[in-house]
Amino acid sequence: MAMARFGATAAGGVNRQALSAEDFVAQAELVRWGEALGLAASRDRIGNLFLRLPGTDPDAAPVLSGSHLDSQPTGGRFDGVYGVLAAFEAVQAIIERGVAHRHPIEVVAWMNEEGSRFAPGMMGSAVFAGARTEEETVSVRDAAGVSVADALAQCDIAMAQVPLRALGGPVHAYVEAHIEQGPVLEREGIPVGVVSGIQGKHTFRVEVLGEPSHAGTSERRERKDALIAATAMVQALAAEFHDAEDITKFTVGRFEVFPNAPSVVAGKVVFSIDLRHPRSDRLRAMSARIEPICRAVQGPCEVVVTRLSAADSLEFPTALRDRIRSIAGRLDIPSLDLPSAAGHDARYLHPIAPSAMIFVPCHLGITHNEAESAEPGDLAAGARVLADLLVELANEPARKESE
Ligand code: HGY
Ligand code: MN
Ligand code: MN
Repeated sequence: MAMARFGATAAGGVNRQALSAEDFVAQAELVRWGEALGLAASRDRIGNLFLRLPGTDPDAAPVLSGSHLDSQPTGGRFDGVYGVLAAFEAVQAIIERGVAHRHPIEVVAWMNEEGSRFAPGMMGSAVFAGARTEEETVSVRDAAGVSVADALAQCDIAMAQVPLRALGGPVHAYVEAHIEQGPVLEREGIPVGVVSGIQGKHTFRVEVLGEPSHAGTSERRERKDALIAATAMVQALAAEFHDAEDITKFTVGRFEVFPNAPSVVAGKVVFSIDLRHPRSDRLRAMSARIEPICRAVQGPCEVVVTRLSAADSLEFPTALRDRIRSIAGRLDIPSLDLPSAAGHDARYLHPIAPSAMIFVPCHLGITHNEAESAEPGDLAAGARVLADLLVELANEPARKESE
């Protein structure tokens, strides 16, 4: 709730978009909370923020745990921030109980998980893990034309008191706690979800280029109406990706018309595509259909389809999932295995370190919505399981380089 003050909206949600002033004050608050615990804060060039609790072996690779502080424009008070604060609370409990551990433990807040101001999302974790380059990331611009590079320069000023660290680095293991963003755990009355994996997600930007003209004088047969073409594309894609089992998730969340004036035939439309499916082969096949389908209905307009991200489905290691389940059992906390339909930064840590996710219920699965809500008891249950898992992982022997 204290974090929800930063970017708070009148409807009770948050608008704390990546590298915004609200994001910086939230990060600064987390640094202050960390300093009160004696945690050393650091940040990397791509805007990720870390709070470090040393272990007995300073050379051991850290166990990382966290999520993101940035939100959607009409976001909720739990998406992302719960994972950062559950990790913070777990570390606080470890300090207060004086629990010894070999590996350092680092609380992390990844830069721009949501991908709303700057697309695609998960920029901080993807660059940290080497899945995307710094160059391709910092050149992305927001709707106002501000680049990630410009915004990171503002971050350098706002977060000047936090020392810079090298990009990337070894990770012993990564655990992310997050609200489920679905209805299952609440419906089943179960406080902790053992996440089996994350479904694949491909994102695109489609630019439809026509010609602005006068709404009263330009002949229909002469028009290059980008809006008519773009809406035909959206409808054709929706029809193509409509499946009776409702497994394919096709979303056009952003649709921008230029010049967006009532008496001007649209000269240009830019729209987003977010396409997801648990089966990577199906997802790739559907992804390949997007450009041909847009071309088939482009009419007199030009169309440019740009793929922004393409992530296959992933399964988290069963060994880690088993450990979450047995810790919950030991703590007498009911748990349930379930997949994640939403994307998370764990997607990019998974290829470079054993990674796992712990879900907690959110009311009716409402999320990416200011009405998002969760119960303190469930949030605490998730943090308790997380704390025990972090202690276990932080007491493992160092993984041999070969592994
Ligand atoms: O889009 C996602 O799945 C994430 O919540 N940003
Ligand atoms: Mn999230
Ligand atoms: Mn989200």
